[in-house]
Amino acid sequence: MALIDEIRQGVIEGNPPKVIVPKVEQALKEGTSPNTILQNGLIEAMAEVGRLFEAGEYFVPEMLIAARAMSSALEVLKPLLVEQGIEPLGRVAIGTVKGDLHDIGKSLVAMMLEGAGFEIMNLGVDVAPEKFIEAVKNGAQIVAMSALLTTTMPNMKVTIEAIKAAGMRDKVAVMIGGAPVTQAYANEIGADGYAPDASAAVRKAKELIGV
Ligand code: B1M
Repeated sequence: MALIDEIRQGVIEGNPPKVIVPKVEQALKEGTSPNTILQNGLIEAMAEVGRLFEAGEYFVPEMLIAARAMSSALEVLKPLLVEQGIEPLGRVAIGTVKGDLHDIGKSLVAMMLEGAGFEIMNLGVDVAPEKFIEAVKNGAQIVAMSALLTTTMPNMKVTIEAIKAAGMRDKVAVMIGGAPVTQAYANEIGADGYAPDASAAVRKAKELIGV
């Protein structure tokens, strides 16, 4: 199997960093470009992981393990991609809303978006509206909010209102998700998009910025 195929397969299977990183380093040594490794190795692999998840063949643990493999490979490529000026698909500021400390789903969404080629501004958990606004000022094209508690969901609306009040609503697309969140709620609070899981979040983010 060619090394690039081994990398793609390694991410799909969730190889640990000590296995996947040397393969990426070897491919670079052999002259494969960082962008080829990114596109044909990592991004294709994460697209397949998303497909397997949607087909019910992969579950959250498999997705997390694949995302860890992807992240460790990406760490090797990042400085080289920056040097070569490879443009990301778009910039996403992602965080769990104020009052909410649930991190796992949000991080999974962030990793899948990164795997799809987006630049991620990961704002963490318990993110106040002002932090999202600051991220928009710093170039975020999508604000992606996660909430796991029915009591913190209203902070999605509060954040959208704060973005509006700051005069920035037309500069940014807003997408939301998390276990208690629905499309109906997204419509109700004026979000531009909703996704039920990490794989759908990638599709929605691409749709929102027109890729
Ligand atoms: Co909490 N918790 N928790 N908890 N917790 C839930 C959410 C709960 C449903 C458990 C229950 O009672 N059955 C319940 C909420 C009830 C409700 O509001 N209706 C609950 C509660 C009540 C609480 C506390 C209040 C408990 C307490 O202290 N009394 C407390 C609140 C703390 C706070 O946030 N202020 C609390 C605390 C915690 C822990 C800290 C112990 C821990 C979090 C650890 C961490 O994240 N580092 C925790 C956990 C682990 C859970 C459960 C068990 C699992 C959540 C999880 O990680 N799921 C959860 C029960 C459950 O969901 N079954 C529960 C896996 C993750 C991959 O899925 O996050 O849904 P999820 O993300 C999915 C999708 O939702 C979607 O994609 C992801 C991947 O497919 N998605 C998006 C998520 N964000 C998205 C954003 C998008 C698009 C898609 O676009 C932007």
